[in-house]
Amino acid sequence: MCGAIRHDGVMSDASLADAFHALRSIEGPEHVLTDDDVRASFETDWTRRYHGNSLAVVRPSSTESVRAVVQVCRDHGLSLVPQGGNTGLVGGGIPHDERSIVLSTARMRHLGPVDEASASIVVGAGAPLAAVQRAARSHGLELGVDLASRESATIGGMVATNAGGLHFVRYGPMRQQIEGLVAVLGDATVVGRVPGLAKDNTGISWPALMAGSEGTLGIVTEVHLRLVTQLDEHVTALVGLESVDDAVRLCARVRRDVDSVMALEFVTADGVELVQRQRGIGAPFPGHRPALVLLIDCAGPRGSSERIAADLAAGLSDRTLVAVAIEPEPRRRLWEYREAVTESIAKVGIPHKLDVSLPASELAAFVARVPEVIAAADPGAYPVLFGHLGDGNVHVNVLGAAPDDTRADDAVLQLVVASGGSISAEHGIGVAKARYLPWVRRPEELAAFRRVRRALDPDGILNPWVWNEPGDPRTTGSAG
Ligand code: FAD
Ligand code: 2HG
Ligand code: ZN
Repeated sequence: MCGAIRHDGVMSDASLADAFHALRSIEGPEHVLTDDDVRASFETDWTRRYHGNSLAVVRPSSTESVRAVVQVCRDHGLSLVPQGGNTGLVGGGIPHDERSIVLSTARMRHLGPVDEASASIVVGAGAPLAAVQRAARSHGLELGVDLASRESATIGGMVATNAGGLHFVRYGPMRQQIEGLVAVLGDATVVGRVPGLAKDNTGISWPALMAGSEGTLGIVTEVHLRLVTQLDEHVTALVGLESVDDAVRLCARVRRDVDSVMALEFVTADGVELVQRQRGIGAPFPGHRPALVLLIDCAGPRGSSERIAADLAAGLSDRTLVAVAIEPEPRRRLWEYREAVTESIAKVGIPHKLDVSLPASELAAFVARVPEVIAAADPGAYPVLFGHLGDGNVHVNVLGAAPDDTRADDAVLQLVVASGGSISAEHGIGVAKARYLPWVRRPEELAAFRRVRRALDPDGILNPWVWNEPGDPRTTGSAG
């Protein structure tokens, strides 16, 4: 790192001017945004819990320009924060000090032609998920990962967070959808290739390394995505249940007896009522208030919906609160109770998002204990619980806690660890969970993390706060 930052962390005016000159000369001054109002939306996260400051937002349009931006930041000792759609839920895409540059991938949204022979597509890292879905569907294909944030979330952000989403039970996480990628490492080296190859055992796999690295090792610029066959016919069932144990057993039975399961999602009664209030819709089962609802979505090729509906009906024959839909609009109405939870929560407050996973055997006890554990830790706080039950993934959203008050978070995550679970199922660690990482990773593992980071990002410029405890901002550069 050069000496542009004085030892007290303040950058000299001359060095800053040099840095800006270099950034503006990459693709022109119009792609280096410094206006306070323009930067503001890049400096606050989707939940509004995390805010930061940056010197500028740069918008490169190519791998070569990203490489040049990384080099300028290295030369001038600036932190660099890659940002896609800014829908991440752990504060990882937000600049957290005043010598940061945000690198927006918004101009890297190109979509290559869909390759039907290999069922794949090469896209820019800034391509929104919904745009990729539209391209794939026009060829009867589909991306295996789907998120409610699809209009804004980008492929680069989804790779960086190893996003899971609504169809994980069928297709797995983002890591499994990547055939190849190109990235610029923190030392400005360009690695990887697109298109990739289905089989390619030539040493370190960049897709494997970059998926889930949360912008700490490199900036993804292009991705070659595997696509799956689009399934034409869906059947959705919503089931009202009285216990999570029952729901977990039902998930296992449906997976065994119905061969086309796409999603197994749950929302507890409070969450269902929140959606009802925020969306102005009625109860799913008028006159009843089940403890939770389980949403089961199944899909198959053209002509299969009657068979799927019959299989599902057989599996649900002993249930009384069941709604089944096959046509798009009735299905959308059932899905609304699940898909609208996140936005409904955002309308009533700034949540603490605790995206956790548990062994199936612990799910019921965990869901039962969370409200009392939160009430004991922070009497003003209360949870909304929902998530991907089929994956053991519970989204504990804590409302009523001040943004910096982590008493409820600590208590819930302690329970997760004691139950043999993970403190992050699919959203990542970012800054929100950084102080809890030592609860689930051994000291020698964290030291190894730091050595990998230092090897690929020797000056610790990429997302220095991600995975690092507050107050320990530059541990990326030390050996640990
Ligand atoms: P950003 O928020 O911009 O960035 C996320 C992280 O990735 C940051 O650390 C950032 O620095 C890094 N990053 C971004 N782009 C790059 C790049 N090109 N190279 C390297 N690093 C990069 N997540 C799920 O897993 N499952 C869900 O079901 C789900 N549903 C959601 C629903 C809603 C309504 C919302 C708001 C969010 C949801 N999310 C979900 C979270 C979020 O959408 C995902 O984490 C998504 O992958 C983030 O993509 P993004 O482009 O917005 O990334
Ligand atoms: C979902 O599954 C997302 O809807 C968001 O992962 C979860 O809002 C949340 O906590
Ligand atoms: Zn989720």
